Amino acid sequence: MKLVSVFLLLLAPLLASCHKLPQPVDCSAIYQQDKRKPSGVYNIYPAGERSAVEVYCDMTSEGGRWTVFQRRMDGTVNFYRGWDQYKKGFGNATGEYWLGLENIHLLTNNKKSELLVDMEDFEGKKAFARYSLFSVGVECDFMLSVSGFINGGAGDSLSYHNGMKFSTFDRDQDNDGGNCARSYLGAFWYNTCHYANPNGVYHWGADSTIFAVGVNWFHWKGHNYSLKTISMKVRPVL
Ligand SMILES: [Ca+2]
Repeated sequence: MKLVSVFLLLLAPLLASCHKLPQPVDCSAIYQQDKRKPSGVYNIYPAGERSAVEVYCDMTSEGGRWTVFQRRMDGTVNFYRGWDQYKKGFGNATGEYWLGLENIHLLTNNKKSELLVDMEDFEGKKAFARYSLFSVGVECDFMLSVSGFINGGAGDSLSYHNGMKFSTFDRDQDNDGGNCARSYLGAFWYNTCHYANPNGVYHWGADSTIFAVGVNWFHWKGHNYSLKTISMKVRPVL
């Protein structure tokens, strides 16, 4: 009898592990596990087991399930950073952060995904732009594919960036003769150069003395207005 109970005791962790929930690859998987989960910070595993990354999950906007990969809200994090930082990610999931191009690629690789860009100005007005198809390619291009614009009042400032490679101040892959990241103090899928600069300099609202260096979404507020908040989020199409 004693031997049997010792045996069962040894077996217990194995039995328990069989009932462990699979590690969620994104916020959509977290939502599927429990639809009552609120918006907030969670661990996801986009590169498989033991690859935990903290992200903010938006469980309410436009049906929820969104994994936030970019967020500006108060200017506390410096977004003028080089290639390695944009590749790996930086900031804090409780506040401002960039999830990293490698992770964004993993989230959208071989999985039909859509994009939501939520934004707010300093007068309390809100708008969004949604795209029914969104993906980021492999290094070193990390090429942006975005299409299927749905207007939430913000206008389409991203289609112009479709097919562009990602550029930082220390890796110029834009279509411009100059260096867009240096000229507009951000990092993005610059063309020649931008209608959207979500990783630009955080400044408060309108300032006509500094052209297009702010957190801009041109088709809503123009090149001289830096937004109060912007967040870019992705989810798989079910
Ligand atoms: Ca260039």
